[in-house]
Amino acid sequence: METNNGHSTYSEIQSQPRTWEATLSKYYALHPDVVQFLQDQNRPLVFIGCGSTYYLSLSAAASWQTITDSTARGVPSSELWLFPKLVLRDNPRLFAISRSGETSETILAIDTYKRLTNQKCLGITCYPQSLMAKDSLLTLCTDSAQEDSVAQTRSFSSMYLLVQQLAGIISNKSEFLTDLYKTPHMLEKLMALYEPLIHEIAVNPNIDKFVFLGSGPLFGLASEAMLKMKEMSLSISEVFHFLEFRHGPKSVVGPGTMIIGLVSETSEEHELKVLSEMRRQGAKTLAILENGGPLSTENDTVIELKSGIQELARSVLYLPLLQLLAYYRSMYKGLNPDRPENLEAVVRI
Ligand code: F1P
Repeated sequence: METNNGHSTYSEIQSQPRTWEATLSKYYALHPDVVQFLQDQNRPLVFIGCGSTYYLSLSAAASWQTITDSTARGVPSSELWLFPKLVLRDNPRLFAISRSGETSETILAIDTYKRLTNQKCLGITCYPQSLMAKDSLLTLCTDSAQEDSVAQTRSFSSMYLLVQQLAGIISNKSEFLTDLYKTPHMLEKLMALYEPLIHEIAVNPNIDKFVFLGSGPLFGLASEAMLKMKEMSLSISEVFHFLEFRHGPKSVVGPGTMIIGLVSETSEEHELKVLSEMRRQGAKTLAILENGGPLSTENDTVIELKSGIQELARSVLYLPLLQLLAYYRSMYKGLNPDRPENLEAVVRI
């Protein structure tokens, strides 16, 4: 029997080059209030979100800090209203991220922030009519990245790109921005080249769990890849910082373990050694990195980005192939990645 399972997820993943273009061309010129908010670099910036958008907050904060040379951190929205003294102690500015703009924990966090500090915050959402957008915020909207599917794919990558673009604009990093604008075209090429390989891994019956590794700004993206695999394919899926993996988690590695490393340029040598060690312990490994070298050939599979652009600007390119991996794994298991079991698009409490 023919089904429409996965149709939305697949087309949303594949549409990312166009969605990224639309997002990056929307906020070339920023509203003066947004500029004023973002330029107040004496106060730290706290990114908040839930689920995918919490993981986005981790990579957004790492990117922000690196690009603008100012302090930023990412925390789950719930922490702000459950433990306001922990999160608001250093009088931070608040940057809320939510695809739907309706998630209760994020709305509660914004309300708590406004009540306790009497200050505005900035938000990114895909829905201009959402509660978050109406809540007297400064709001930026990635409306071209709206989705029918429950699991976030193009919304995540587009909102992440927008944060990076804002950081580049605020700190006048023109080379960084030029690199960012090259990513849609690069993604098109990567998807065409590596989709068959991703499919092959997804349908391998000998894999029974997935582990995603990432460090620095890539940790939030590795976490999102872990969540996609879990949400769409109901598989055992874990995430760790590369070097943390040796400190206990490696105990569970065996022949059914697929370890996927989002290898950075900054710490490539240390990260590739973790992958080699795990392969010797019996795991299958996939290294995703800019250019393969002697150490990377010790992996079962290598994906080379070959972007030629700055390390941070290329970070978004790691994600779509891993979204595709979760999609194909879900289809292989006979599930519907568009409507994962036990999940809803918006959590309201
Ligand atoms: C956050 C989120 C999603 C997750 C799930 C429930 O939504 O946690 O990341 O996949 O569907 O909601 P949002 O606040 O970004 O809309």
